[in-house]
Amino acid sequence: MRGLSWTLSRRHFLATAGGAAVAALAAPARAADFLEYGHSPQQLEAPLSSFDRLITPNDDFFVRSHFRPPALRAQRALSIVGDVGRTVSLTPAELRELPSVTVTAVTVCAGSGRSLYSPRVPGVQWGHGAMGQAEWRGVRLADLLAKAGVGKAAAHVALIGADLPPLPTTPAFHRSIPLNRALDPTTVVAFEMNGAPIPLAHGGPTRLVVPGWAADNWTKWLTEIRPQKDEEPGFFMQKAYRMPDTPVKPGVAVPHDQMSPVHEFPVKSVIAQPAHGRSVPAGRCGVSGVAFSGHGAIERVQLSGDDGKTWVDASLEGEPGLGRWQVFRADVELARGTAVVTARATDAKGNVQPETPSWNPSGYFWNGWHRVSVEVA
Ligand SMILES: Nc1nc2c(c(=O)[nH]1)N[C@H]1C(S)=C(S)[C@@H](COP(=O)(O)O)O[C@H]1N2
Ligand SMILES: [Mo]
Repeated sequence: MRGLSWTLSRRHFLATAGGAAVAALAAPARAADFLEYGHSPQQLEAPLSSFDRLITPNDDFFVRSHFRPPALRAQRALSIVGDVGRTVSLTPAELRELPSVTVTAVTVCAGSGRSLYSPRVPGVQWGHGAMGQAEWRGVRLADLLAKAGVGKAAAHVALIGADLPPLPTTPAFHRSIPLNRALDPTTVVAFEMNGAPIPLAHGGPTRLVVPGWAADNWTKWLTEIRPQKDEEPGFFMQKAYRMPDTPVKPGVAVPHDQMSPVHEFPVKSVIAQPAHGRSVPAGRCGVSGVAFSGHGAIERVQLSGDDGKTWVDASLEGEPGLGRWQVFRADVELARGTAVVTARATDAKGNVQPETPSWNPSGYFWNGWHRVSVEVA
């Protein structure tokens, strides 16, 4: 994992590598000023300035892939196999002929914000930007499973993508979700992202969308959907993407039976404006950002210009809903000197964003207050 731990902004890379020819080799053309944590496979973090709008454009969307993507095959078939009445195989063109739905949902990597944990946790040292919100079009997974007929013994559904590990000894990214979540009407096998065919980096031609759940459950480059009795075996289900059921002390080994797979992401807000380190005039300062929760719609976002001593309520834009973000805006009063602007979201279940979340061994679900320091002149 060492190779993934370096941090270099693309702009910085262009400046230091000194030339468009090198840049063209290093990274595909992208609109956003991404933070690049890895090139092959690609790990791109979106800049905070992109979190002041309801939809993240495809070109500005973060990328997290464990291995290099498979070849782009616009007509790669998807098979439903395993504990089913009959095997079903569908091409993306056939999928498009079925009744489809659209869902707007936040994709957030379980590790987004990992770099904020102390003590440090190994893994990609994401800031807040391993997230985005898109409108996905696709077919309900429940409808596809109904076509195949799920066997009585099935309790989980494995999701397999076309990407392969670099070595035969490296575990493949094989995942499963519980059958009840697979049958949830919001769980979709998507073929469009923001009105366009899903780009290769984001799982095209077909990927799973599981609104409200961490993005490791959102399998890209789908080839196989497999109802089965047990949770999928292997590293990416049994070792990675699990959290202790109750908070633990750093360094204490947690037995497997006291860890559960990461599912619903916690309530969180991230500030887009003002940017950290900016100079602003004293008085009113406009603050904006996004807030979301995997447990329910956002109920309230409060903003503070004095590091949490006093709070004002922000207005919310966009449709409320579980697993989808709304944009918040309000003005806060800033006194001269260094001011800390922060935000705190509450969801419909009454969950309030904590000042500091509890530490966990893989650094998942960091949702503490996002603190932005500005110089007030
Ligand atoms: N097949 C496959 N699906 C995958 C992954 C992967 O490596 N392979 N990465 C997962 C993880 S950990 C995340 S955070 C999301 C990232 O989605 P994005 O690259 O479209 O932003 O894809 C998920 N789906
Ligand atoms: Mo992730």
